[in-house]
Amino acid sequence: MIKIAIQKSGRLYDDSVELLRKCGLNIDNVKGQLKARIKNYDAEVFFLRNSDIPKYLEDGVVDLAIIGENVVKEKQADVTSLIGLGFSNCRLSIATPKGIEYSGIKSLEGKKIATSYPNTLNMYLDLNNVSADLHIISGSVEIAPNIGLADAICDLVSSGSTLFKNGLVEQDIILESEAVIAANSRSMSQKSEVIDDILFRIKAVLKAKDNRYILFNIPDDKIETVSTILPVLKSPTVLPLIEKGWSSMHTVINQKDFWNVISKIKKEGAQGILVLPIENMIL
Ligand code: PRT
Repeated sequence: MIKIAIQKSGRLYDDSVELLRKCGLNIDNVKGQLKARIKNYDAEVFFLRNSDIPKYLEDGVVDLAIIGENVVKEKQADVTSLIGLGFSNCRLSIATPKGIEYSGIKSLEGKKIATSYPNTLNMYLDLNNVSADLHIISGSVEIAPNIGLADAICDLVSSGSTLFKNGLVEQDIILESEAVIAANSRSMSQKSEVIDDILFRIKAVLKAKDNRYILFNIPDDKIETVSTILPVLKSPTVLPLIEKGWSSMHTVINQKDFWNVISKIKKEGAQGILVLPIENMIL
């Protein structure tokens, strides 16, 4: 059996449950439970605090975990991040009060910095030969400069609105982070087959999320031109319509190219363009 940890509540919870469900691991009635047996897969899901997960993973209590990469780095756990999952994106940044002169991390030599990420911050300071006085606090780091506790902070930022509300300016980004699926080395060698299967499913779900299935009608004499516009997986499928001189083209495109492609094929005479989400993409 494979044991998978996810955050029990918080920013990672909803996306983690959704991802596992899309991978075909049906988690039922999870709220409030500490662990749940997956009925349609030989797996158990553990609901843990994000900050505790690296230790459970390192100790082999669980084999896999969905966790913020920032926490993996901060806890310096002996675990491997396998795939970035594209949610809970944030950055660990240095911020200083508005109006304070800042010309790089050396400006913080001898200053007080409040943070919940002492290990990551210390590594960054060491790398830059800066010696500072760290105040380790576990929450509401952003208010530290306002109450005279610190000259600067080092905390997670996503939209930047918390910094703004507290009169702080983001200076150096010291780490970019997203949710990852991580494993310990023992499980990777002892349960490689099942871990590979789960990674295969996750990759298919992530790939599908980035792509759209499009189909449209096109005059036959435009098929070649339109084929050169489509950034397709292989080549598009072309099916004849009952109406003479017209065909239906089907293909998959990355959503980043989406509007560009649609505008171009419309100009070439594409009609009845349908765009569909993709559940999974097995390549
Ligand atoms: O309690 P537990 O140990 O389970 O978890 P936690 O306290 O780490 O939980 P949670 O749910 O707050 O965060 C879980 C993970 O989400 C983090 O470890 C990050 O990987 C990720 N994440 C993404 C964030 C943010 N974005 C984020 N903005 N974690 C925290 N924040 C906080 C930040 O600390 C700051 O206070 O949000 C505030 C800033 O947000 P903006 O949008 O105003 O910039």
